[in-house]
Amino acid sequence: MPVKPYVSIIVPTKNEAGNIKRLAKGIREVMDGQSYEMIVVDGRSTDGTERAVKSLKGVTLLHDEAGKGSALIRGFAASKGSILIAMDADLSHRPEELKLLIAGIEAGYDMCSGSRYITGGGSDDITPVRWFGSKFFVILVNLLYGSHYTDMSYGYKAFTREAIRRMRLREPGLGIEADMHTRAAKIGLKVIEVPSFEKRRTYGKSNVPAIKAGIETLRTIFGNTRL
Ligand SMILES: Nc1nc2c(ncn2[C@@H]2O[C@H](COP(=O)(O)OP(=O)(O)O)[C@@H](O)[C@H]2O)c(=O)[nH]1
Ligand SMILES: [Mg+2]
Repeated sequence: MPVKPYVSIIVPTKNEAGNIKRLAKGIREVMDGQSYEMIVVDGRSTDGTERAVKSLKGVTLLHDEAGKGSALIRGFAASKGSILIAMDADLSHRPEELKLLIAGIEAGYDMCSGSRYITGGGSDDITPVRWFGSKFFVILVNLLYGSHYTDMSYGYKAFTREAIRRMRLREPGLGIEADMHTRAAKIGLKVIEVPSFEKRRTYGKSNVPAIKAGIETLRTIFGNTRL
């Protein structure tokens, strides 16, 4: 009988053929000896990402047509672990930090979120527009939801299985991080932030146009006030 994994790492991909094998190797090295699964949810990549994933032993490949949010929601639904982690595929998120995210959940928090804006965190990948947007959105969310986040436009985070169930995430696109943070605040989840350093993407280019991400994030932030 297959053993139930303790940690499920969900990775949404869109054209990440050049990154995904290195990511899987990095995760394997850090998680060696621990019980985990890696689930890749691909959004119609055209660069051979699926082929690359299929060549990886023990990695589950799922498909999603809609967007990053919907890919993550699908991955969470298919996962079997007790701790569920969202992680980007482009090698921006350091596998070493998985330990910090897992530690936050093991210490009793419902959600443990990477932050680029606390001591120890940072970014090589941020542009002035993204920096300004992320600061603006986090202030807005804290004002509207009474939270104390320092970063909420960042996709490296861990949750308990129960937290994901209770959050009932709905955002199919780029508003998914805002959906996570605003719903967590609404239902009173215990959230901790841990520092995270965002590296520059290794291969390929960003799938996230800043304006589109901004509009979808704003829509989610205001839409969820009515929950
Ligand atoms: N399945 C799926 N994954 C996506 C989509 N858009 C982005 N991603 C993935 O989401 C993660 C973050 O996207 P990325 O392009 O690096 O955005 P950036 O870091 O904000 O520039 C990466 O792993 C992407 O491959 C999508 O529409 N569908
Ligand atoms: Mg990226």
